[in-house]
Amino acid sequence: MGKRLTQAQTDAYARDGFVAPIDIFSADEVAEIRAELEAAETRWPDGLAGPGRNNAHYVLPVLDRISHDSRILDAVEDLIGPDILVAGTTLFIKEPETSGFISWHQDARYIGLEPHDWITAWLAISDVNEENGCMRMVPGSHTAPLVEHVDTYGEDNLLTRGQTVPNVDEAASVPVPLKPGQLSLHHPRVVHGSGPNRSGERRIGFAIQSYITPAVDQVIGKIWVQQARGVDEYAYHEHAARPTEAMRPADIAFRDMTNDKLSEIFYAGAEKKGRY
Ligand SMILES: O=C(O)CCC(=O)C(=O)O
Repeated sequence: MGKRLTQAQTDAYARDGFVAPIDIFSADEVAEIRAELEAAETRWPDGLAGPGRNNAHYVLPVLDRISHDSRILDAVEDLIGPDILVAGTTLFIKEPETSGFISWHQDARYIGLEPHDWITAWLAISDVNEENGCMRMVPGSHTAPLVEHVDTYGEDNLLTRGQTVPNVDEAASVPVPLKPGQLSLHHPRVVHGSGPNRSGERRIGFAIQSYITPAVDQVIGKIWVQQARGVDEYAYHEHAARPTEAMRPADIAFRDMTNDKLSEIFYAGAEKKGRY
């Protein structure tokens, strides 16, 4: 038994490359999170759309609080140890009845974080189910090396270059539905993706992508980190401040600068640039 995960959950992560569902926030807490997030989206629609959904934890205290929540960090610590850095976040929102999907991919193929001592924590802020496009994972796929991805630049593909693992046996994948306030944790090499939102409700997910140990370097470009727990004895990355109020111009400028650098990482070696 770890700080948050049971032995069975830790074993599941080692075997399958992901573990879910993990209860984190109560129904009341996640309702407050959603209300704060949606109020911010209403007030700053342009600032929190498209590329503004990357690293929004630098501009919104509600997302900062999630990224540093001790219950999430306890679960992450059970899998990667006590020294933890927040190295980036993404709001993955699918609007009702939209065709956007996320093709089969391995995060480690294009994020540039080496070695793979890191983890993605994905929090459901709405109900997340098969109808509205929950993630699907291929259990055990993290035990194999990285595989080649094809850049499809598909119009509805929400990944930057539509990077896709070809010939995935979809029958071998499993859905990862989550109730609001529940979390999944996945390994950098697990093959995963998600379908479109065919429901009448928003599908709202917030991914801390990723929590890294201080021993993880960025081998393609530059990232910033925040100390979430423990110490950073490697000092590979510059440390960033945490926001104290929503959408301060200086924080927005910082987020946009880090996102420009992130874009260089995502498009390294690509034939062309996609939407963001
Ligand atoms: O939100 C989704 O459907 C996919 C997110 C994803 O691919 C990830 O967090 O690594």
